Amino acid sequence: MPLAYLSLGSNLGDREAYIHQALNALDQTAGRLVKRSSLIETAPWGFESSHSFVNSCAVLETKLSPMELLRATQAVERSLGRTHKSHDGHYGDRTIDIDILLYDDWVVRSHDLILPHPLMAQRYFVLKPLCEIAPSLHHPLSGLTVSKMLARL
Ligand code: PH2
Ligand code: MG
Ligand code: MG
Repeated sequence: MPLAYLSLGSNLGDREAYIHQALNALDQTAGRLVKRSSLIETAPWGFESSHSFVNSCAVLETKLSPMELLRATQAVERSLGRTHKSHDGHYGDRTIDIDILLYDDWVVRSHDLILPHPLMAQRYFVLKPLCEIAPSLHHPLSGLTVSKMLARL
């Protein structure tokens, strides 16, 4: 069954609780939660905010296609009070954000979904927890492992 690697982040309210609730909801609706990283606290990246983040990564074994999985993650976001989507790199505070980083070695370029996630190699808040659960995983385009990407950051 396909494996999907997800990034989760929250910088509003009970951040740890939102991450845990999101992971439970994904396990119920989108697949089987195989692994989760620890939670790390990070400064907002790419925008100004006084609210710091809690970030985490997880691996989900799923029967859903990438687009179905995207819809499922968006439904979980809405159920946990996510109101606004980011547009063109304009980020905002949020109760929960769930991003698909990788879906096996698929390369997808649709209007709604780009895989691998185009910014993953630039983001410590993604690579640090991802390296904890999948250090030897290869990026399907660059060929670099997660631990190599983290070392290069
Ligand atoms: N998510 C963003 C933009 N910036 N910064 C941190 N620290 N953590 C995030 O999850 C995050 C961010 C876009 O979704
Ligand atoms: Mg995001
Ligand atoms: Mg998102």
